[in-house]
Amino acid sequence: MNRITSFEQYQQEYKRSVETPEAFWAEQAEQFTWHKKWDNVLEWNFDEPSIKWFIGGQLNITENCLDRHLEKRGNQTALIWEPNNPEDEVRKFTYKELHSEVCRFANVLKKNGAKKGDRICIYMPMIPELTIAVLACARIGAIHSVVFGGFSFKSLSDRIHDADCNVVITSDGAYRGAKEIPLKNVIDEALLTCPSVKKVIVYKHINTEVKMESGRDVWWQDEIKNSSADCPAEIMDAEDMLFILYTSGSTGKPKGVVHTIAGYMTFVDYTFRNVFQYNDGDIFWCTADVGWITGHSYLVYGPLLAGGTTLMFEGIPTYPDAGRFWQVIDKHQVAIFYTAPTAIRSLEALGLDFVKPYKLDSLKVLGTVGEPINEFAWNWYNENIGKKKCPIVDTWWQTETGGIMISPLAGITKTKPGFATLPLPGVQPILLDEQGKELQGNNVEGRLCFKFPWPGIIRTTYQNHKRCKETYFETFKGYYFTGDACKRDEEGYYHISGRVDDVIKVSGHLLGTSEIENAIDQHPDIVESAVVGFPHEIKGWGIYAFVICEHERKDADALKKEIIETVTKNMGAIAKPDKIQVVQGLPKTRSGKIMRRILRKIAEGDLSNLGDTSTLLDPSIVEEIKKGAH
Ligand code: 7RM
Repeated sequence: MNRITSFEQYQQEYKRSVETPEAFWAEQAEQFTWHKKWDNVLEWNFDEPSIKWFIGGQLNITENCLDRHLEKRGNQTALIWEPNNPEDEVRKFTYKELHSEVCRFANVLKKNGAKKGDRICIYMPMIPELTIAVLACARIGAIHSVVFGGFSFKSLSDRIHDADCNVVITSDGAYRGAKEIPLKNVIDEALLTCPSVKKVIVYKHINTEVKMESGRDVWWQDEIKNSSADCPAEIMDAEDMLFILYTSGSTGKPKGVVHTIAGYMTFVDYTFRNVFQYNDGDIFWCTADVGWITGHSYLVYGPLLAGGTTLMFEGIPTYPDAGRFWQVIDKHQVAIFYTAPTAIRSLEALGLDFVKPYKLDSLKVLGTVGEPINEFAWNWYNENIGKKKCPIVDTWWQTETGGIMISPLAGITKTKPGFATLPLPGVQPILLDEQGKELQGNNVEGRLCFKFPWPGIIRTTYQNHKRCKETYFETFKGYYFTGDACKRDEEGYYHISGRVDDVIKVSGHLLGTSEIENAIDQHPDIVESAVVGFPHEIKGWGIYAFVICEHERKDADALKKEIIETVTKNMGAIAKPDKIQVVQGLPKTRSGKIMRRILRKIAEGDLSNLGDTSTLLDPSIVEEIKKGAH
């Protein structure tokens, strides 16, 4: 397995990837199983945008994740599953077993009417059947749309609706620490408004009672019984859709980010092997849920494409106690551990007593993803988990980039606390000022954009190409715009400063403020709301909601509780406001636009310097809001 092994080689490869990107990526794609090789490596145009990789190529990604490895690694463990409860049994699948489970479930899908091109919603806990479901969709050429189990019915039905799914794969429920989450009930409620769904396949996991609608709902366990393990892979075009994954944006409606097969496959495989410096036999653990892009790319596809062993954990870092991550690392001899800064910060806050009982001597590489990691947390991770022997890869990327873009290569390129450091080969960042002028040289800060396509780049937003164009390709003509601000320091290393739009990262989850507002507004007493983020020690960002009530409510605490319940029910517990302030009005311009800049300052507790408020319709509103701030 070829990968970069020295800093000089990184520099050479980087140079080559910029000078001859097509030859560079074609070389990476050579190793895969193709039914037909591509005619043309790349055609692109960032104005439309239209981006196509490996045009004319034909393949199936599951043959590359599974079949391709059977001869050499058939009996090697592909997937290890660690259950929520440490007393319960671990499940392991060799490549042969995973291949056969995927084929069997692919046949179940077919039997239930699913076919190539269909959109299938997957709403499941972190159990092996989730991975199997994802791969089974890809096997038959259906497009998976995994919805994170933490989203609830309204978010779920919006996503099912938008993708026009005809099949849903779910389970009766999920375990989350000491709690049981009833997933099927959420599906039932969501489906009241989703007539496109004809079949629901339910995996029995927590043995809780559920309602099964006859003709629509079937049990996974029944269907799989006599299902054959022979399921030839559907032959797909390189640019056929592999999946849709919804991500939050500046409007209340989530965007269905579309990734296509061959480019995504090539990019995820390349970045996985090089960033983590994966070696045969290493146990790789990515703690992200498959409901997020990190789980798609580095729990499922990346490790399997590389013929690796991936660990999947059902539970949470604090159950049964805050030592669980470290216990699992020792138990399974994890070599590479990839998690979110928010998890590191929360475990760091609970103290070293939870770390001390564990050896952690199997670890070779540590990774972080999803948010900036502050120097303190970086050092804590380095000293107490990596014992100063494990390089930390701070990986910057997005749902839309498909895979890691800016990151150290473990042990090969330099790390720097708080810095994602350098672009990977094939990745061409550029910093622009607000007017779109390139900021050249080092020691500059601007908007992070990319000037050339990489194979994992977003192709469109599902059924709304205009939105893709407007969001990513119109702010700065000719460039892909990330929505992030970024600094390039005196050495040329990249540091991500944070978002410049109305999305916030709460505990590593990307949430749109207007999506949260929509959820709050479902409360019958709320006429209008405005949500902003504020810096939060553990979560990175907390949620601050300013709400206007229809009639004054004397029982402010009860109202707040109801608002939290409303958000939990409609969107999910991940979007619960940390602070709620009832206000008489919101700071609006004469054209009716909420001046969020002012609300952000107030939420941050910075009341002194609110900037120019003279354009407000009613500046006195600001004084009132300031008084009630907490
Ligand atoms: C993988 C993922 C994307 C946004 C992105 C950034 C932020 C991600 C880092 C980071 C600082 C990092 N996809 N972000 N990684 N910020 N350092 N290493 O998280 O679509 O959910 O979010 O996350 O703002 O634009 S995502």
